[in-house]
Amino acid sequence: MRGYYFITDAALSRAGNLSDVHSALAAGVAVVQYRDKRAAGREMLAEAGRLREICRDALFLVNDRVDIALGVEADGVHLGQNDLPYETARRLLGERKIIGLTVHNLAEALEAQSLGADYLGVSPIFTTGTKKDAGPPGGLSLIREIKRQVSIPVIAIGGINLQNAAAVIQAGADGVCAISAVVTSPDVRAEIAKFQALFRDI
Ligand code: TZP
Ligand code: MG
Repeated sequence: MRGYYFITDAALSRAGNLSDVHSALAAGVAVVQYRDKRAAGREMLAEAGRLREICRDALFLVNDRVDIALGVEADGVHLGQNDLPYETARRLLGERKIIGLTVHNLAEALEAQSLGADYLGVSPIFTTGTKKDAGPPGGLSLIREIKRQVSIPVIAIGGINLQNAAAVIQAGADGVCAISAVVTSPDVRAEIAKFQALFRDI
């Protein structure tokens, strides 16, 4: 899971989710997460189905919704602290699907790992306007602290851009996600490529 981790955001996107995911795949991302906080279930199912079809060479994960993930045979889900509990999601999805968990501090990270999470989303690293309830930023020290004690991959998210991403990778993040910095760009593929280049340089 090293590299750029792509998450959709239809509200911020210039080109729309389908175009953005095509661009992310063209840039060679390993993971695409479908996230939509506004769409109704039926709408999500239809859009997730279209994205699932094109994500052949990348893992396709669904944010929040285990039912949608099951409905489109996604590769897994990404769940926050207030979503379905890990154990329930695991029971519904089975052993082979990926479950990533959002954590905000070391205690949550250790718990997520001991539950069996496949990876962690550590959030938020910096101040972000994209997620209003993201909570206080943990900074680079949170990544370092979690990386010292956890062995599963750590994806850093929240307020990351091309100016601070190198420091995030240097702090130990296995993956980075930058939503607004990427989906508001006129060239999503080129923007992702710049983040990916940082992983090669560090
Ligand atoms: N989860 C934690 S912060 C965040 C999500 C989905 C939003 C990140 O957006 P941005 O624009 O990269 O700060
Ligand atoms: Mg969630």
